[in-house]
Amino acid sequence: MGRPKKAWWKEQVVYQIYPRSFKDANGDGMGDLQGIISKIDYLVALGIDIVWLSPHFDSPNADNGYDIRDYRKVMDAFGTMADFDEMLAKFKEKGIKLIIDLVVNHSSDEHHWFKQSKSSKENPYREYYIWRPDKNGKEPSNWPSFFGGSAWELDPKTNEYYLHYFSKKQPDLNWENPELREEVYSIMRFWLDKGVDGFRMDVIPLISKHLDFNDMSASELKHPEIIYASGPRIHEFLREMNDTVLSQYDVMTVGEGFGVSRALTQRMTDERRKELNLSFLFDIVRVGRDNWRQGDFTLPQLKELFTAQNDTDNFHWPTVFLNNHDNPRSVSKFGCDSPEHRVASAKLLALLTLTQRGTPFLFQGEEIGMTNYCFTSFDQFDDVEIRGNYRQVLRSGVGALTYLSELNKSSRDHSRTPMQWSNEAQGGFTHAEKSWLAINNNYEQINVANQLADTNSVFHFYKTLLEMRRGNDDLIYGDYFDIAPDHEQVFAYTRTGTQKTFLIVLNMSGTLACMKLDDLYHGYKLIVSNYTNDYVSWVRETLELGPWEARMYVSV
Ligand code: TEU
Repeated sequence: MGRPKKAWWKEQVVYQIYPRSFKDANGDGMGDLQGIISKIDYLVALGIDIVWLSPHFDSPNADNGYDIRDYRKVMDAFGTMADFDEMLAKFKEKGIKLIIDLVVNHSSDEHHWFKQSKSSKENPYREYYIWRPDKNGKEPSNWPSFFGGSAWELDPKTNEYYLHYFSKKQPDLNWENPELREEVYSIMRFWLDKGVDGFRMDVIPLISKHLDFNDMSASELKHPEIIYASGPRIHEFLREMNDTVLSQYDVMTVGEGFGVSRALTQRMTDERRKELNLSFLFDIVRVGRDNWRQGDFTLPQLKELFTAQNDTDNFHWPTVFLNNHDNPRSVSKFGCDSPEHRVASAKLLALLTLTQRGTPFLFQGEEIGMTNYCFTSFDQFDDVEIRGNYRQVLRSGVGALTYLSELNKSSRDHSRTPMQWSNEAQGGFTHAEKSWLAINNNYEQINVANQLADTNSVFHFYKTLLEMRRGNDDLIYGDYFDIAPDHEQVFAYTRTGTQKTFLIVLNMSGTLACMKLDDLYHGYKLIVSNYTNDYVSWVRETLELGPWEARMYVSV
């Protein structure tokens, strides 16, 4: 089958910044672009290559910027276009690429297109959105919104419903309309011409709709995202976007879409089809999840998902990520955030993320092992998803305490608490007395300043691995093979390149683990470990691993 074709976006490591929670420079309790600028040297010290910036555009913030009012303007709370230009120039100076969020499945209802669109049925912008008359005095279909209630909202002025998969302040754009598509392409060119290096494309598979809007069956209603992410024209739209805009620039694209199957992910990113470079598949990050419930999962189940995403030809390249701004903290979900195991398990997850086959995406705070927040009441949440679904969930008979305890495992707000920079008030995130979302009260123990000063910290472990990964073609492009898929505690796999084989062994449990290793690996040399004591440098026949112990060996 040969080797995958080389590309910079396969080799480099992405770091996601959620701007409102990264660093506040102007003291209003919310992060901003000058805050990011002040931390560029920190990102250089860590050793990442690409920053993905969550939306920085003008927005009324019904969904923290994922509802855009003006695609060519910077959100006031984050700064100005001059700040953006300065940030981009400084990233470039330091050799860091910048990709931005393209949110074009929907806009804000405060966008001038929507204001025009709803003003009359004859308005030239009417067809920028999806309008339908009522069905027997009710919504055009029983389609639900991800954020609670119907996906249809009646607008009294023209007495028609508009479609919104997310909140009613996020009306879906009508991609059937070529004029709308041209508007999007022009927005893309605007930012690409400024010099950004690509886009993360928000819920991109949702842009093509099933225009019959047939009612969903009871079972379909449990997972509406599967219907929403399977529109008939998705490949055509992506291909057109690629031909018209992307192919003119040397940039990267990564699609995002909850509900997208592995097969669709692989089709959208098949290099021969010229649609997207990469697309997030949520199977791993959401393992065990059903809506807001986080159920149990076993290690063999998790390993199967990694194998499955590698079970592909060389024309498709996976992404590797264990958290983002829509999911809980990785160390709390996949590791163990107790004081005893947090550091070891956060390092183990670093080794996992940076040695898998695929482009790694880190999320701010992961590199210091930030943990989930402990929510004790509903008024502590900010997320539109919870506010929208709260009543519905309770009405369905779920007890408030049960819901709260599930949200303590699954809420999107866990990842959105401010970045913990130091042990100063508000974790050094802001000089304001209060930040927009409460800081995790473990900031005095877990913060950047502590970890920069401690060479055994999670931060330094990430830094070491990032250095080791850079330019290491065998590790980046090598074949992936799970050598013990059924082992209940140990995740053990190899990455085989043209010169060397790497063997990675991870005890993903809080107890001692043993594992028999094939003769083949005897003599492999230990090159990385998250344990500092009891350093065993050669593989023995039976490997013993301490709680959350992680090692990497290399063939000699
Ligand atoms: O997320 C889409 C998405 O799949 C999630 O919102 C999903 O519905 C939710 O996490 C299920 O728990 C993107 C953005 O990443 C998210 O922040 C936005 O809220 C959403 O799109 C709408 O733009």
